[in-house]
Amino acid sequence: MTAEDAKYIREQVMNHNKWFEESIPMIASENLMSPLAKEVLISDFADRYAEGLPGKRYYQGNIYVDKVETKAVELAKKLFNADFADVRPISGTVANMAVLFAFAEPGDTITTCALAQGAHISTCEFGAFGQRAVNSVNYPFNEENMNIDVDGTIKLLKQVKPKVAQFGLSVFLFPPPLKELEDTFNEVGCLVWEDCAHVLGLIAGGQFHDPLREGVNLISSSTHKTFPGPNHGMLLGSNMTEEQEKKLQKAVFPGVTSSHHLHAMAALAVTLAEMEVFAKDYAAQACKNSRQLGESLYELGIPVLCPDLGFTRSHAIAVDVSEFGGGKECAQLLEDANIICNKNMLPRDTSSVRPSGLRLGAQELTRVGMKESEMKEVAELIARVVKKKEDPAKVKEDVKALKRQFSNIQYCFNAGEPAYEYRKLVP
Ligand code: DSN
Repeated sequence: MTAEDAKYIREQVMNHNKWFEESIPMIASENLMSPLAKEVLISDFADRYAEGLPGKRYYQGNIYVDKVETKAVELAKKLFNADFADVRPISGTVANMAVLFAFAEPGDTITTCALAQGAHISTCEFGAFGQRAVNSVNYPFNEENMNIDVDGTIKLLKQVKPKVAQFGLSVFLFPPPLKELEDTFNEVGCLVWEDCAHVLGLIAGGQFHDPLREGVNLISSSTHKTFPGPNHGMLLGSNMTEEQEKKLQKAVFPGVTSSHHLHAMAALAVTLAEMEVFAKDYAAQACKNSRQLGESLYELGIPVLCPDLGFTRSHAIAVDVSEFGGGKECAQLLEDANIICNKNMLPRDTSSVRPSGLRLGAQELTRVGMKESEMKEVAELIARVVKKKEDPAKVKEDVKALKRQFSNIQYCFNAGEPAYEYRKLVP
């Protein structure tokens, strides 16, 4: 690496920062950290090591790391009303791997959703489930309401008697029907696990659902989607035995992590503290925004899934753009207009490379203070690109003008500070 190479890389990062500052980011799995969380993220914690649990480390130098981690666990348990929390997984997928290491042997049956129904890749044959060689069985799915079919699932659970029943989606529009399945879980005696990565911030704010009160024993999650923390992971539990909790902790370390990215763990702790204060308002607004976005797009003639159900109960909506050239083409045109989203498979799709859908999330726009009236504007901008096929370069100027009014981060202790300020630390 020469100085020129380093300069080149720095320039590209700065280009990226500027681009996002002028864009409308709608990837449903992304968000913005608070300035305080970012400050902690670039602290000396980033340069250190810790292994094991607070007070039982393999390295010296962890006096303050232990204090922060102990506090993070306490905050996580309080915010999610959980009996157990582990803040060490370094991502959502790593958290999922820890659950698999702890509770599933190769060959064990786990029930889960399929990729085309919106499942996360870690539950697929070519993801962590496949790597652990579990026997993965998919729930019957109701495409009309984008949710698991209750009767079919009760039948399936009784038939295959899974060791673990797993829930959670990456196109997570409606809560899984856990209450309706609770008796069957008890009858079968399976561990109930939900990957709540997409909706963690909503759960923190009392929206979407409350899995640990609906029969779920164990939540795995990333901490940077609707929950606006750092790129990291977390595990939460209730009604687990002490033996199960210990097994899970061992699966996290030394199972799937060594050190656990202490800077991210500290930034997570800050976000947990902030969410205790701000989650309720933030989550309620994110849900209102996504519904409004769905309604506005639908009124503009763009098919949004589940109109009869109000489009969504989460931060995200799924849009069928097959009549406008498909997900790949539309996502590219939108990117050309500085509207950043992703192509997505819809239930009947067979190709993940050329799917018919787009997934749009309102959580990051909520984080910078956009409300329902801005969602109407965003829908107009999307329709101009996707349906009217206006020149994206022209639409881009209007995207920039809208975004310019929303550059301050909200729902955190430093609310009102520029959302992208930390990106300017390097002049
Ligand atoms: N792949 C991410 C998403 O966009 O849903 C989740 O890890």
